[in-house]
Amino acid sequence: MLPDLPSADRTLVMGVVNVTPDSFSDGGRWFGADAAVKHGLDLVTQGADIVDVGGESTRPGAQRVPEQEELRRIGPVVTELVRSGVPVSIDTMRAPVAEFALNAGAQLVNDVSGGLADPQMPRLVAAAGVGYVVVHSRGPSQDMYAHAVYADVVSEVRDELTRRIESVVAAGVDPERIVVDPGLGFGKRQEHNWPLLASLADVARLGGRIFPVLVGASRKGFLGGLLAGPDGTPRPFDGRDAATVAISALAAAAGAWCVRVHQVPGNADAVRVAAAWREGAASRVRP
Ligand code: PMM
Repeated sequence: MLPDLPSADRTLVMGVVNVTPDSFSDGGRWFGADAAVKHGLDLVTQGADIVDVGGESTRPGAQRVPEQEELRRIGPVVTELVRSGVPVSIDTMRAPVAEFALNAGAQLVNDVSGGLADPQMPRLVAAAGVGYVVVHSRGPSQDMYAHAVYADVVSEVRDELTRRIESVVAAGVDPERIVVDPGLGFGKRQEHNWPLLASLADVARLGGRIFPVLVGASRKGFLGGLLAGPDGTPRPFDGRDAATVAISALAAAAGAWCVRVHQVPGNADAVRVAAAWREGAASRVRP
């Protein structure tokens, strides 16, 4: 599975480096290239298996940044992390940005539009022969909640992801290199995310194949809502890490391939606990 990427008999941990001034969860903290590189290296020291570098915020309402600016942000960070031996994933919806990162040695393309934003992306990924994270979304961040209407969120997300997969495979992407992601928070209201999390095995099983699943719940708004104070004020993003760890443990126990997180240490522990738990279950002698 995904031959160029680290493999482990547990769920992998993807640490996030947002080289942006405005990401909802950590915007501005790693905006300078040096700070971003150091942060990526720290995440690896803390137990990240992969570092996901992004130069464009996808928070609800975010405007697109120009391509040149996105390249300026991610360029030195991807280059330097690869040079240091870090497995890098590029979080972008633009083929030219992905191309730069792949030429610099990135090993995975993480496209939160699932190939919808840039029709060149699937062809580029196909030609490069790298892994491709196909994320479910219903359109750009500017108006993502306009489309957040579902009668049966799990079936609709599965159907729409299946169509995205058919489309990228038709463009040449090797199905063996596809990772699927339910796109938590992308065109989904709080109540839509929980059934998806509770159905990861179904999300993995699309069109007769079983795909590795990536879960990106870290610090998202639905956790802020879940943990709201008595007056209904959402828990601020930096108070959502323990809930993120809980999701990582449950997602790993449910067989997720990877969790994408901002704070690595607790999540690195959680996936190990889940692996030991699964092993314990497998090794149990039944009377
Ligand atoms: N979420 C964000 C950005 N990139 N990539 C994948 N594959 N899945 C996600 O859920 C996802 C993503 C938004 O969160 P951030 O702005 O804190 O990075």
